[in-house]
Amino acid sequence: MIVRTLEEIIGSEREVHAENGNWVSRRFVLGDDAAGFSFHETLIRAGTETHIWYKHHIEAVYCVGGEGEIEDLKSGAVHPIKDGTLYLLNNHDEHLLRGFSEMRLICAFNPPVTGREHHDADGAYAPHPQGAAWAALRSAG
Ligand code: 9YT
Repeated sequence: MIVRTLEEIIGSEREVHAENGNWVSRRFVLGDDAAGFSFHETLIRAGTETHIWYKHHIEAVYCVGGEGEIEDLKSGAVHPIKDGTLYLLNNHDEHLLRGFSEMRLICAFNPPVTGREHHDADGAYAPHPQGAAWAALRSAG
């Protein structure tokens, strides 16, 4: 069993700040925990808009505080986000994430984020070394 607290993650290597200041990510579970997913708390700063496009990951995001919206850049659909809303990026969906007030999001990634990943110019994280194996498992159902 592994037990970690927000208190010990804040200010450690497991806390990653976006270069543009739009978010901070507290990474409770990472790839080397061998869980098959990573598990983060992300704060999205109020008044920000972030372009995200996880080409190599699936992400589930559950909002437990604050308000904002997500715009699906393929369909143009805009979905409000508030406490109790979950979205699943199960199709490598390119999107814009807007925080109206500071949002507190609980996020899980498969394949897991391995450490201190930052978004690249397209809003993606680099592929996980075993990412192809997980993708094959997903498509096998
Ligand atoms: C919702 C989202 O993807 N925000 C960007 C940060 C990411 N959740 C992370 O690395 O924790």
